[in-house]
Amino acid sequence: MERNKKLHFLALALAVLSQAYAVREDGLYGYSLTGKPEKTEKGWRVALSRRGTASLYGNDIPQLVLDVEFQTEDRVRFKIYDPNNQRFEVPLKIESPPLAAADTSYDIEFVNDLSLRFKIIRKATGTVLWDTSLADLVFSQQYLRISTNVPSSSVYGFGEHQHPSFKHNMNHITYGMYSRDQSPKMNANLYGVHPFYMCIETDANAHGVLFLNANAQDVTLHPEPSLTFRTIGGVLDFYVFLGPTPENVIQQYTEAIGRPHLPPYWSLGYQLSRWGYPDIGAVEQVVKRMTEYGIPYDVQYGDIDYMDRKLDFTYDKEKYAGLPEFMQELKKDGLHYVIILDPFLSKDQARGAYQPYELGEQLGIWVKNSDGVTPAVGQALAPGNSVYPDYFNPKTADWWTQMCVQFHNVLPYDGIWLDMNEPSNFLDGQIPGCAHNNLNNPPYIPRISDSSLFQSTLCPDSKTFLGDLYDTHSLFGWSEAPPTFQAIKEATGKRPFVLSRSTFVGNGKYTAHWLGDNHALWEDMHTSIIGILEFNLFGIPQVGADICGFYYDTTFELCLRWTQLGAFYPLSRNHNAFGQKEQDPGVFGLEFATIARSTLQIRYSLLPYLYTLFFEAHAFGNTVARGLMHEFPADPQTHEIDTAFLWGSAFMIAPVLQEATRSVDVYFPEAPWFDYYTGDKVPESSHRKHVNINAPLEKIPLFIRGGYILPTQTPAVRTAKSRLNPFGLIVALDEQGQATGSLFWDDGDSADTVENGNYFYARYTYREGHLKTSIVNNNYRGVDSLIYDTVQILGVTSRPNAVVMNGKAIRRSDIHYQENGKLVVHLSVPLGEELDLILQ
Ligand code: MIG
Repeated sequence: MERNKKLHFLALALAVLSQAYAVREDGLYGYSLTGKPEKTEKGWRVALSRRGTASLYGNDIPQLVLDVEFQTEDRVRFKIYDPNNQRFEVPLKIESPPLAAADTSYDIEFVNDLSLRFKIIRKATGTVLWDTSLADLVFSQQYLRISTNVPSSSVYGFGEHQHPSFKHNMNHITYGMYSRDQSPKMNANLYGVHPFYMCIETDANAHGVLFLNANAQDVTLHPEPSLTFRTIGGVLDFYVFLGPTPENVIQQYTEAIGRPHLPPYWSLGYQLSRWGYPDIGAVEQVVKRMTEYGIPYDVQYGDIDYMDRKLDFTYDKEKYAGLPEFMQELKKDGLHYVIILDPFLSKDQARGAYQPYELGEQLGIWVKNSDGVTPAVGQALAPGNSVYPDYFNPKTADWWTQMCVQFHNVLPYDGIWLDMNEPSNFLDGQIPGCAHNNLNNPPYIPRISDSSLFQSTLCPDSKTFLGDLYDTHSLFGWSEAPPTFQAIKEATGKRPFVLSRSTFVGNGKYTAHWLGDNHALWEDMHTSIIGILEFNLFGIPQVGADICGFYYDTTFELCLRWTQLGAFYPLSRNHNAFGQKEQDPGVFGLEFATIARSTLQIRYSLLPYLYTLFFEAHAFGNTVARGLMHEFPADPQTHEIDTAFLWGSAFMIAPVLQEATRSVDVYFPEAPWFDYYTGDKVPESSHRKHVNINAPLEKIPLFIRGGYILPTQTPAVRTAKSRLNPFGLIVALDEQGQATGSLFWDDGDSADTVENGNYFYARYTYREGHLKTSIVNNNYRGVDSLIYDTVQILGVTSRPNAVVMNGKAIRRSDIHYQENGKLVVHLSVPLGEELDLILQ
């Protein structure tokens, strides 16, 4: 009620103001209000009209509407559009409730401060989250610009780029966004598009903002601090998420755009790939040495080498003779095989020789030239010239699904890797090049590489099912994801795993992502952490970089340190470019292999914790990898940190990122921390400081945060095996001697287990020397054959006299207390039973 009164009052004030403005309009940019703001069922509607005659690029839209929707308590949308002409809008369905939310954490305000301003305010603190002047607004046919002040310069996100720091430099930096086949290069527009940022306000509250627009665009970050968005099409459609914690922001963001898929358990295992295995024998060698060294490993990839002349849906029957049988053997050994597919089909094969193309040609499902009739013909990896499936066309999606499903009868793959879906083309525009017109050469080109919209891709005036490629270009990879996901589900009957290079807002619902063609450089190790944290903000938590580097030959030490870091990527995959020397962990000899094995064993032992985080991402929208600022927003020192990161709230990874270095400066925010290896408590004197931590070659510094309980499992060389091993709990106590945690468990690879309720979910609490489980969901019978065999408690203040488990005293010989406060208790209790363990 109160809000409505206030708005009503503002609306009246505005009506008066807008008349005042109408008097002096000459030579002005921007828009002013026409009439009064109107209350609508969903919020407010404001009619705007252009103020002046001046125009930057021509074709200004004279009348606009600003709709404000109070979508949820914590989500407000505002959209500025042309009421008289339908313009392109991103076909992502974000629920728009029919009625305004009642109790909102935000207010909106229209105020006059030399010009008309539109503000979004956090009610609880009065902080202005969004503050835009309509005098600055430009809305023309092919150039739209809007600016806002932001309440602090702790701004994160925008993608996809290689950023030099996680927290952005706001010194007039511009990032272009337009999907492109571009090897990571500082600040250049890369494979995907994510116009989303999160801002931590000066009082530690956080909010997020999505600019739902797919056209080529850029954003400039100014020191005021403020942001300027420029796009060359679509509408101005913004969603603000009020948090107030960083984690709440991402939960609200993914609630809107789609929650991340639950990955199959095996895909959390270690993955090996390379481009340029000369033949199947080379792959066999790699598998062999991984086995000999006992290095944990779950997934082998087939890059384009497996294909017959790089043609989708074929395999090389000479160099890869016996591939189907080989894949079956790997399966028996508990390994999984992921194949690459490219989104272009050669049109130049002999008649009758290449059915996928011929069928698609009959169906007429390719991206078309500007005539809307003839297929756009480019040239990519496949021999001859290629056409591009227009995945937005339902016929194309059906055809693709059918091709993938049929191909599974040939190669029994477990997952699909989608490459080149920016889409990539080795020519600039399709044959014969792009005509000079307003779509291919718009008046304003955002800050993108080569200042060209058709460099290494198709011409923007090409036609797709949803309209001009000018609008849909950056959605190409996004449109390929659902039919691929569906195909795997149909073909394997299991939970899909899709790894995609190009992504857009909402991709996490279907795919994982890797950060593309990085280099074997120490700097790329550092920026990989930033990329991983950003994609967690974007709702694509299953993300990793090519471990040991893609381009360039790696070195022993770089690859070793990278293997240690990569063991803690949510997606842990070593991948290498054609022509580079081998870099799988078995190729460097015993010392390397031993270290790789022990580090990956740590990953495997923590997979129950990691998997639970992925469940929480899927069910509640949580992030998996987090920056320190995410958990400690009130500590400004954490805002800058991007050399260390967390799994969930509780596990800190502080890798060595420099050559010839045997220690790391680790920042410890105010919290109890325990050394993962020893259980030693980090002294309080080290809090809120960088502390030099020893990191000999064989060690990556890892810490557990007090207050949390992490489920673990005895590792094995395959998750298929480790999943049968005994579980453990690491109980790390906080200052009050308390901790909480949870475990999600299911069969690991059936589709829709969460949706169908076929899982086990337990919560753990520890207080006053008492550990208890409460089983929240007990609907996976696989737990019946599993047990807990260890409980580790860190931060115990004195040796207990006795430990009692479900009423029975545990044998003294099964209780080990260390002077550093680490207590290890051995036991044997079924996983499906509620633990009740008391320290006396
Ligand atoms: O033009 O399939 O980013 O991971 O190994 C290169 C070969 C095409 C680019 C991918 C990379 C992959 C490579 N691909």
